[in-house]
Amino acid sequence: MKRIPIIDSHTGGEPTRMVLSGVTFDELETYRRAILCEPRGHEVIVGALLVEPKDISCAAGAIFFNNVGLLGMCGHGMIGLIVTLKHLGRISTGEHRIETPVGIVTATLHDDDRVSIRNVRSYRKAKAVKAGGVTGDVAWGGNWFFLVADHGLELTLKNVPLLTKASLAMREAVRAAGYPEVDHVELFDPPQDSSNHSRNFVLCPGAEYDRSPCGTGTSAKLACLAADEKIAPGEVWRQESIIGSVFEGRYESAENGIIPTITGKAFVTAESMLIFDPQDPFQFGIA
Ligand code: PYC
Repeated sequence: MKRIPIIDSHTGGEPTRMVLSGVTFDELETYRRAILCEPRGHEVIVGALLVEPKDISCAAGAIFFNNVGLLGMCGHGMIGLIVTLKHLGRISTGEHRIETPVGIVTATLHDDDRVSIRNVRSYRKAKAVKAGGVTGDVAWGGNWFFLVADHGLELTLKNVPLLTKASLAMREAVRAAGYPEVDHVELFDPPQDSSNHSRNFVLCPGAEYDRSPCGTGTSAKLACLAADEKIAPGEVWRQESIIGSVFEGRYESAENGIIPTITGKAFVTAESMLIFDPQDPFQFGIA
């Protein structure tokens, strides 16, 4: 029987399942949903596969994946991966360069177990795009986002089904308006906790919502704030998620955009062995 060892963590409530061995990148598509989704997991989990980096200055390469495919980068996932590597005794505090499909990210593990991710260059591609009855910005933060403030919806947990439906419609509309690359939608509201700057709801590619404030989404938000000169380099932006978890963001200026740094905390929740029994009709998951 095939066995795949995994470690689960969550970052601000959003789960990450790190695959330790047993699957190569070429095999990932065969095992992707089996690793993440029912009957072994659920649609919300983001996977992280460790691979050999092409750039030898990096400690590791990471491929993030979800219920519908691969992700460019994943902020909460990178924080979870670093905390998991520390849990395994493979890294200690300090800086670690990790290669992702969209560029190299420098992760700093702090003494208090917080992790800061110096992300890939982030930028706003288009300002004030009108689509599906709302106006928003299209921005890159390691994934593509449509960022909307004028949605007229209340960002509360009880509203998640409505927020999901509305965000899916906005995603269709912004794609039809000439931005087919957008796969995440990020809605904003004032924060519930006044020590934060903003609250968000983030729709992920597979129609699930991010429980964390979304590291790449917060990077895209910082790129828009910087482009509008609403926040200065180094200034802290506290982004609150739909469940109230918080990431701190700040940025450095860069040519054609910014370099964001996102700080958060993750916790290891399980060490397990996935078992693939050839007799099991659902060994590869439920289609
Ligand atoms: O934290 O960047 C992130 C992320 C992307 C999708 C889910 N989380």
